Amino acid sequence: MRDKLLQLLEGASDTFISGQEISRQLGITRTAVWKHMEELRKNGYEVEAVPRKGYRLTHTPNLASADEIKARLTTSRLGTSITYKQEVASTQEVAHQLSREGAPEGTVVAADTQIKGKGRLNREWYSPSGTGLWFSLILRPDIIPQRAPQLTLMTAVAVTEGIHAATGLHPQIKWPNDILMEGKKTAGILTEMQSEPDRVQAVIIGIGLNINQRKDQFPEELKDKATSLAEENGGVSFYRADIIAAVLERMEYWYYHYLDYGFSDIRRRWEELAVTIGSQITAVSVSKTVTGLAEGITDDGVLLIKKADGSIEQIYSADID
Ligand code: BTX
Repeated sequence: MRDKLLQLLEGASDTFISGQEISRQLGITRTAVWKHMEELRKNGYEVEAVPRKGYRLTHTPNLASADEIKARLTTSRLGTSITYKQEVASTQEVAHQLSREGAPEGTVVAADTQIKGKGRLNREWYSPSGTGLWFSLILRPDIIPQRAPQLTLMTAVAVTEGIHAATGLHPQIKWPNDILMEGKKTAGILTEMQSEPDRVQAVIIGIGLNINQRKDQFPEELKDKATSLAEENGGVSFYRADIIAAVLERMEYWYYHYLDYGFSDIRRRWEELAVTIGSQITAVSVSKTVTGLAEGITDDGVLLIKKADGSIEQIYSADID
C-alpha cells in the first residue's frame, strides 16, 4: 500500500491531493491514509498536511527501498518482487538462496550496504551505505549454460543505457563487465549461474552502481580507478531509486529481446557502446598476456584481438589494460 501511496503523492508533484481522494483511489479509510502518512514521515519523508487541501510531499529521502523502487518502475516482469535489506553480506548470496527456494524470474534483491560485496574471481566490491546501489536480479532463461556469458554483455548494455536515460551521462563499456565514466569504473557486473549440465536453472546478475560517492569517500586504492555518477555530474547527486528503475527498464527490454531474437542485436549495441573496440589493448589472463587491436566480440561474447602478426586471438576471460 505504501508504494501506491508514494506513487500518488509523487505523481501529484507540487499540488495537494485530498485525503478523500487518496482514500478513494487506494480503497482504504481516511484513518488508514493518515497512518500510512505517519509511517512515511518516520522513514524520512516530509509530508505537508493542510486542512481542506490535503497532503503534499515536500521532501523525499534518497532511499533505494522497495517502496521507492516500485513507485518508479515501468516494467511488467522484472522487479515485480523486490526484497530490500539495509545491510547484507552480499545481495548475490540472498538472491541465490531465494532462487533455490523457487523465487520467480524478475525477483530483485537490493541493499543499502554490503559487508562482503563480491566482484569476479573472489575480488571485493566496495559497497558503502547511503551512496550507491547494490542489487541482484534472478533470471530463468531457457538456455544452455554456455550462453550465459551473453547475459553479462546484455546487462552491460542495459546498465549503460539505463544510466544514460536516468542521468543524461554517457557511460561506456569495457570488456567484459565494467561500466566506465572518463576511464574510471562507475559500475560492475557479476553474473553467476545455477545450472544442470545442459540447462540453466537460474542466472543471478549482480549490479553494483556508484551513484553519489564523492572522490574522497573512496578508499585510497580505488581513488584513481573508481568514480560515481554524481562525481561525473559536477557533484550533483542523483536519486538512487530512479537509477535502478531505469536500469531495470532497459534490462527488461533487452532480456526479452534476447529470448525472442537472440544475441546479435545486443552484440551490435554492445560494440557501439564499448570503449575497447577499435583500440590497441592488452588482455591479461591467468595463463597469458595478449596485446593487439580489439576487433569485436563473437556471438559467444568472446573478445577478438588482432595481434601484430595478423593472427586473431580469442579471449574468454581477462583484465584489459
Ligand atoms: P570485478 O572483479 O570486475 O571488479 C572488482 C574490482 O573493482 C576490485 O578488485 C577493485 O579493484 C575494484 N572495485 C571494488 N569496489 C569498487 C567500486 N565500488 N567501484 C569501482 N571499483 C571497485 C565487478 O567485479 C563486479 C561487481 C559486482 C558487484 C555487485 S553489487 C550487487 C551484487 N552483490 C555482490 O556481492 N556483488 C554484486
